[in-house]
Amino acid sequence: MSDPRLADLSCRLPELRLLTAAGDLEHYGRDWTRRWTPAPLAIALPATVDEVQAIVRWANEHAVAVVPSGGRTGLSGGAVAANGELVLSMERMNRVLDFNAVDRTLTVQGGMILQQVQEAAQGHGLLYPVDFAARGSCSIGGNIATNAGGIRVIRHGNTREWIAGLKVVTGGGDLLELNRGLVKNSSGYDFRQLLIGSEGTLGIVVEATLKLTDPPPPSQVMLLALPDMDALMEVFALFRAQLSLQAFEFFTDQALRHVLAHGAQRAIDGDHPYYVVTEFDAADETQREAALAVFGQALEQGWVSDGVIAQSEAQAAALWRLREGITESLAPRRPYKNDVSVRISAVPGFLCEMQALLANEYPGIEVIWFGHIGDGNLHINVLRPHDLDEPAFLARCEKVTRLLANTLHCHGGSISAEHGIGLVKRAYLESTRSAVEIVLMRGVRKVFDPRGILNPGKLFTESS
Ligand code: 2HG
Ligand code: ZN
Repeated sequence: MSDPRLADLSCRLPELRLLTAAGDLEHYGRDWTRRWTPAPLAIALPATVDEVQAIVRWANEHAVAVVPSGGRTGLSGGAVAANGELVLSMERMNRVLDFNAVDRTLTVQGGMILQQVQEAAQGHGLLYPVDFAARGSCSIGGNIATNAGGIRVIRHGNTREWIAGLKVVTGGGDLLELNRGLVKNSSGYDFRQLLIGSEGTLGIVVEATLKLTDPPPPSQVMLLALPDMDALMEVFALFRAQLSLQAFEFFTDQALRHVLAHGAQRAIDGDHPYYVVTEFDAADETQREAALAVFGQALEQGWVSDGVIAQSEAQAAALWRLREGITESLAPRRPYKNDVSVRISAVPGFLCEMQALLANEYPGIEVIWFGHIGDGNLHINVLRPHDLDEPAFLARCEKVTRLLANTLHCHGGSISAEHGIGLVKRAYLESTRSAVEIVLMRGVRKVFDPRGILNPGKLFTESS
């Protein structure tokens, strides 16, 4: 190790796996945003909580910033290391530590991949219900750091609802054991909840005790084609009132074109501007008939122009792919992304204004919408035209995001529904959080991380 700081780290922790090869710096220094050039100092892959604590203490002594790192599937730059930071990858801390059948909890290390968590729960006949397309690569620690949402929030809520306890290493290197799996605990501030969604700025999640639940009843998946935007919330209200929804997701015909070009199978013929994929309980004939009746009602009202119900698991997966495959199909174009939310009741008014704003501000630019409309969460992906260079495109998108932030503010919404603020949205934090709140947030950060070594520059700028 030619860098004396790294030599000191290796000397303190001779067993620690440390990577400095150019390919590793590149690989671990970026997330799915692909906007920043990775430039970390090195990559540390601790295997124990003790090593994590020792790394954080070393970082404090040498004033080296630490970027906590999971699967790096984030879309807000929260895991980017572009300024000589040490990336602390949780990749090797990926095991189940305990299952408790009485408490119905699973305790796992922070680096465990979400899909493996889901499979471990399933192995015990139970469900860890947070789910989304990046399940095969994202880590539970990253999910906790962003309070990840996904496609089942309408039924099960966000990650926050499923955390019974956490072990975290603070910015000072202390180990906190938060809530210890208790169902009831009225003993002061709940730091567990504070850590959830803190984007690696308060502590590193080394262990999590997850709540599990009963597996869902048998379900059906339906794809609906809609004639216009007004129909969207009508259909949602109808379906929510009559069926027991597990998911209600929306996308546009432009989004569909991209997933089809990426290998997905068309399921409904003809041109339709909007689509919904919904999944609902269908445990018996009565529930299945109710679903058909509701579909018929929507058709009669003119809110739905066509639809298909999956007849097999393979077909259900194919319908889901139309929605879940969107991000991957757009990834080669490196879209500019917004991830916004409003209260469900505010969706119609917000959509109307947002549609006008985007049409006005992005003439001739392809804008793709989709999202968890049943949670009031919309994803907007803007594609750079080939004749516009990257800086000009970004400047244009930032200007529109500012306008969008104003619109969101008027509707009481949020500039980040589920992806986090990271680097990408920090200039817009004030549109969602008050000045007083931000002062308090900074104060909290100082308490947990006095020297500001954990993920500096993420969530808010360090200096101001
Ligand atoms: C999704 O809902 C993810 O598929 C990604 O949150 C959204 O790519 C996006 O903008
Ligand atoms: Zn999403």
